[in-house]
Amino acid sequence: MRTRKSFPAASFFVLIDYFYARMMKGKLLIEILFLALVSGLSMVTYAGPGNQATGPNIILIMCDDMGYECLSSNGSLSYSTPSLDKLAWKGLRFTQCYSQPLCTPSRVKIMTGRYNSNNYIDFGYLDVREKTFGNVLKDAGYKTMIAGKWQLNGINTNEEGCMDPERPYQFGFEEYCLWWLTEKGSRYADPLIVQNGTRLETTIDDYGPDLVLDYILNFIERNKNEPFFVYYPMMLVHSPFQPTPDSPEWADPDKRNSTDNKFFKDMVEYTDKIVGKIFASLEEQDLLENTILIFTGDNGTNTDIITETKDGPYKGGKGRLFDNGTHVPLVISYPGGGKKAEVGSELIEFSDFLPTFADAAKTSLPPGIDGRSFYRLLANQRYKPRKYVFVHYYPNTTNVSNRSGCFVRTKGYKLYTDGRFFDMQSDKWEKTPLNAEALSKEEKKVYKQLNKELKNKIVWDFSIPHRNKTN
Ligand SMILES: [Ca+2]
Repeated sequence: MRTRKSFPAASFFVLIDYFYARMMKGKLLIEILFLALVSGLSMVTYAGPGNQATGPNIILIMCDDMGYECLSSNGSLSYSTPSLDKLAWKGLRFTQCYSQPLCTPSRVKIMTGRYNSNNYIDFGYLDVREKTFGNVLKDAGYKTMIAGKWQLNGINTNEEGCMDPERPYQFGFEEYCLWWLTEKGSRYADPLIVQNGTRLETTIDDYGPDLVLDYILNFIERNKNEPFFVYYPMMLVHSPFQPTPDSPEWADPDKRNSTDNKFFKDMVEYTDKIVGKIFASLEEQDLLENTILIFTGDNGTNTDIITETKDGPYKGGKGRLFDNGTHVPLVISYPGGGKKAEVGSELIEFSDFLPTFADAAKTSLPPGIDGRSFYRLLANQRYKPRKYVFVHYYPNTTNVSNRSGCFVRTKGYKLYTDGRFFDMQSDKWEKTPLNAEALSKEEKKVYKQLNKELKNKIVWDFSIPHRNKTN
């Protein structure tokens, strides 16, 4: 086992788990003496506001509408993503990370660590009563910021206080640089971006993702001497598909707002370039070792995009509960944790990030968290993967939609609340549900387990407008 500089503080149960394993190996006494000396038996305490943070830096980059298939390390032949491949080589590339099928459901889940059935209000809105990973890390003493896409004030549905430009602060981010805060505008050429309450003056020569990246790099530079948290929900690679500054068409200002699916490739590759710049910045400032740098996507690729992969063409499935709507890339670099050049096939879902960050920051969790930390996995410690992923999806709660739904899945099987049960190895596109009357012994066992798991969850009635019901 790798020797760590400090004892891995985590939840109480994780500690019990750890001690038990050590006791079995006869090493418990030594561990206790070590702990008493090094940490003064401080164990895990809630880090209230103003505490001195001691954990690694955390940067979460979440691309907008990029499914699993878009990374060349995940099999894409259509686009080249050398920076993300390098990130995977330096750290871990996960093959089984599942998001929600759409923006807001994913954002609410990843930011709060809770299932949509427990705290989702409506599309484009994050309930002001919620605590996010911004709040958790700020309270743990981290310097926090968010940059990129917001779309959470509730403008679409005219929520109370939706024009409040201070909402990101309320959710724990001390600084922000955001597109679509209280007003929607261009996200790419001549973007509408608000930075800490001030709208930036921009022209057609300004590219939104560049402005956001500049702010992030500046934030990292300013805060390199203390633990920081950057949440970067990217504007890329969402439609409209437009030229990037690296596209030949960018040379002509009149073409910068032209749209064509062909620009999707340029946008993926620009995303990769941005990730490369963040990586290089960390490397230059000697921050790479002690930074958890994460790249993921908020949902599957746009349905207009077909990507060539080593396994054949793959159509985007954004908005759908199929794999092409929920299977997303996840690449994590954390050299300080001791993992390198590994492929992780553990199941990870979007509720897991907040508890992972809390573990990394050695702080406790707000109440009501549904997710499960995978920090031990990143830190090269004994880790028990989750058995199921749960996705509850009802994006526009004032309307009934046949795209809403709920499932629980293992790697191999998927069970919906409407009773459809699929073998995901032989029927990836869910064409033929298994006959519940004719299941094999193994299938029966999984079916029973998944049913039990669903019974433990809150699930809405998808046949009625949920919001009207709750109002
Ligand atoms: Ca999205």
